[in-house]
Amino acid sequence: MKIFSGIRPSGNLHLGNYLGAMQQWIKLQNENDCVFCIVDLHAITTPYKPGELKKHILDTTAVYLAAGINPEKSVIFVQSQVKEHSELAWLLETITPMGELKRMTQFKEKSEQHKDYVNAGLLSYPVLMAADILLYKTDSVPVGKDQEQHIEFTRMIAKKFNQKFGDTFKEPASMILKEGAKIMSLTNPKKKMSKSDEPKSCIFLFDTPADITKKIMSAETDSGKEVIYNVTKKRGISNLLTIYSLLTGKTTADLEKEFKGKGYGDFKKSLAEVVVQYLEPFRRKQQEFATRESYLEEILKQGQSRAQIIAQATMQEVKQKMGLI
Ligand code: AQP
Repeated sequence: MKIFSGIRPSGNLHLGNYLGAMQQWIKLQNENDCVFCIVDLHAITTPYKPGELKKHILDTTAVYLAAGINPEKSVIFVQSQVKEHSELAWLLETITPMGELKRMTQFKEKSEQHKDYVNAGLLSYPVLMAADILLYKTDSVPVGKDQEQHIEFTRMIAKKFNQKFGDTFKEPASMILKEGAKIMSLTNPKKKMSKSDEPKSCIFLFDTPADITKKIMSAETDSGKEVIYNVTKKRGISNLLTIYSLLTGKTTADLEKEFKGKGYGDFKKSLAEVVVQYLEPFRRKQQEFATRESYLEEILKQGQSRAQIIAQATMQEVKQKMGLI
């Protein structure tokens, strides 16, 4: 199978990015052709500091490697370094109905979040994402729940293109995990954990043990006492149970038994230890990669060459089908 996925280098990556998306990538790369992109052109659709972008790109590359993405097996590259992404996005824009873009949940949420930064790029974000995916003739896209609507949109565009210009693209499926597809914010468990939210709402993959412990101990929970999984009545504690379960392999039912009769404090303390231990290799590898910028750049250069070969072939086919010379 051909797999494509990406992450915006818009800040430090968090447990949601890892548990919802990246954890799937590691398993998939052993048996599939995987392309993992650092989608910087998407990152600039929301407020950002130009002086920090390169650091975020290299940090995201370091996280990919620290998480276990093997650059010998998978293609790792930066979106803006393969110009075919922007080129195909423009061509797909010409067959995209405006109404489809305006109804996208992410557009509505981000426009609300950044009222003075509502740009055309934010509106056409799903078209660029469709181009990212379709360029590689992708079968499946492992993502978190929030991206499901964009994959549906990609299928719609692929179908429309094929009907209009002849069979060219596969209609890709989304791969969304049953558990972990939507890790919630620690400070407001009604919202998903997001990089651009306040730092104490997120557990970042490179957080120090002290920060992790502080954030978990102050995570919002309901007024009850029992450690019980119930996403409607106990959102906060259920979110923490999901994280505990995904990091240890224990079921939430087992965890309920283990913490029966103990309060939230004991449970959070134990979870903090689990998270600190789980993320220890990330911190170690980050320190290692921090001094190896040229190594990261070399990985990205090699990825760029490999991605370009596939992207250029698709673009040639697309242009010919659309009647361009
Ligand atoms: N909270 C989450 N739970 C599970 N999966 C998540 N993903 C994001 N948040 C969660 C998945 O991570 C991948 C990369 O996401 P992204 O960085 O490209 O964009 P995003 O979804 O907009 O992530 P953030 O953290 O919310 O970033 P900002 O704040 O910059 O917008 C995707 O597969 C996503 O589903």
